[in-house]
Amino acid sequence: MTCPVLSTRITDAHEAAQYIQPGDNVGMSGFTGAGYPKAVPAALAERARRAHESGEDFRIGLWTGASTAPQTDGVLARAHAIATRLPYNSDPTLREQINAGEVDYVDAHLSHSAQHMWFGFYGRLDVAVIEVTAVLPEGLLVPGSSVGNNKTWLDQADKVILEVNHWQPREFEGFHDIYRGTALPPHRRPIQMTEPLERIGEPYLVVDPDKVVAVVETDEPDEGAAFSPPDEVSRAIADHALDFLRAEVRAGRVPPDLLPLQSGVGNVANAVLQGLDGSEFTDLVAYTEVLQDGMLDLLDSGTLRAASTASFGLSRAGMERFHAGIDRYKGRILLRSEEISNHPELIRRLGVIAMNGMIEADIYGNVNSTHVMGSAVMNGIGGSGDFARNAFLNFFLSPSTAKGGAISTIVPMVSHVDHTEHDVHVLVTEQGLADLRGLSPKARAARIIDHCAHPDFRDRLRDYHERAWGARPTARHTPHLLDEALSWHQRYLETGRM
Ligand code: 0RQ
Repeated sequence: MTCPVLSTRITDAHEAAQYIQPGDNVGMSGFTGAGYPKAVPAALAERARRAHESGEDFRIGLWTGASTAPQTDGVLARAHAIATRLPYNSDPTLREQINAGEVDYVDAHLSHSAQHMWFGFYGRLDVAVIEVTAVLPEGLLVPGSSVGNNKTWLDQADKVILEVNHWQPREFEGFHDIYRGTALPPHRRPIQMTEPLERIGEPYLVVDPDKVVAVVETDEPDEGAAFSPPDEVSRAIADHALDFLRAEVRAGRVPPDLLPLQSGVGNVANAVLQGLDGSEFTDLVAYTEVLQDGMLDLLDSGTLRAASTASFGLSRAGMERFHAGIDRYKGRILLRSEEISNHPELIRRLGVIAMNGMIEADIYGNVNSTHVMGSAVMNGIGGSGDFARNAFLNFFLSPSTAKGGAISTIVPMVSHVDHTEHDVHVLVTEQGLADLRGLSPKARAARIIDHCAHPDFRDRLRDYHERAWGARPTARHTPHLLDEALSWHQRYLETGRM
């Protein structure tokens, strides 16, 4: 804390929370369990709880980079202090409130969240609560373990509360690249990046010191979620994906050191990264939005040369490993704002290979990443759409069954569409892989059923597809038997395990 002006604003979390009023839109830091504020949300939750006890409604609009952690989303949700939420959530309590209709959730492409704010689509941002590593003179801020939408929230908010977290290593200075060249249409210029690790901005966030109403000091770790060790199913998924990449290299479509990799959240995506370790692939580069434990392993083993990301999505053990060897990673990891990490222009130019999880896919290749039974939101689309739509090559990965084998994740018709058949290149389950590039819907259906569906469901899916085609004169380009297609989703209810 070397800023003489901002040193005078140091206060405690309860005082700081007084600057937030019921009905305010509050932009907080945080992306995949990293770099979220640790103290002000708890104080705000306490204030909201007290207000509710005296019959007052105290709820805010909460905007972040992506998911946070129990200390931010969790504590505020338990106090029923959130009225609206964007652009991504994975907190279980908040998920319940969203699905119960108590909280309005704007589940948005992460690359859109900052620009929709600039365009004025979300309304006014009253307060920003941003965790940083250090405050330097003249409003220069050393960011921490995520960048997310922090630049936009700091620029746009009327008031700013800073949380300076001393747990974030001071050596973070120099790990970030904050681009400030974005203009509104029609004044936009090309973003001059042609390599994933190319610097196009500055290492610091900037805040107008006059807007900073409070500075709160903390010393608390990020609560990163631990990953399940890869099981047989996720290892099989990883093996299929890797074999496919080998074939792409042999066919000359991708170079031996592949193309920049993006990997989404979740256990399956993490397992694919682990599968790369110890393979013949070396000197790889990642252009991604979240750096999970699997990617840290790849950096440690040298399989991955460098990674550009918007955040660390590391487990506690992964974070401790990163802190212990932080100097070794300097120059090999660059953290960017999510408007840049997920920018369609850059993903397309760099030729990213995208790997994301899914809830279900249908026989024509439409993918549902977000809604169980077309109704209950799981997490949100996050960055999966930004990457899938613009990638050189995309994979959607999932076990072929869910809920202990009771239901098939390959269905006749997805109950909700996040990635249309036009955007999906390769589907992978533990059963195999379906390369859908260049195929008609009829050919896609045959390939998906033969290669990805679980044997327990394959005959039923084949039978469905054949009967759908036979249902003349209603059969068309992607024929369906609508009543029957829906019955596949009813199975969720029958399992009683929703
Ligand atoms: O729930 O543990 O309660 O049983 O979904 O499923 O198989 O462990 O898979 O961890 O890879 O997550 C799509 C959710 C997959 C994730 C999703 C249930 C299943 C389990 C998790 P339980 P798995 P994963 C970049 C990219 C969208 C955002 C994204 C996701 C739970 O990948 O959120 O990609 N993606 N962002 O039981 C009912 C089905 C199901 C099902 C799985 N068919 N029906 N439940 N589940 N399939 C990062 C960011 O953007 C920030």
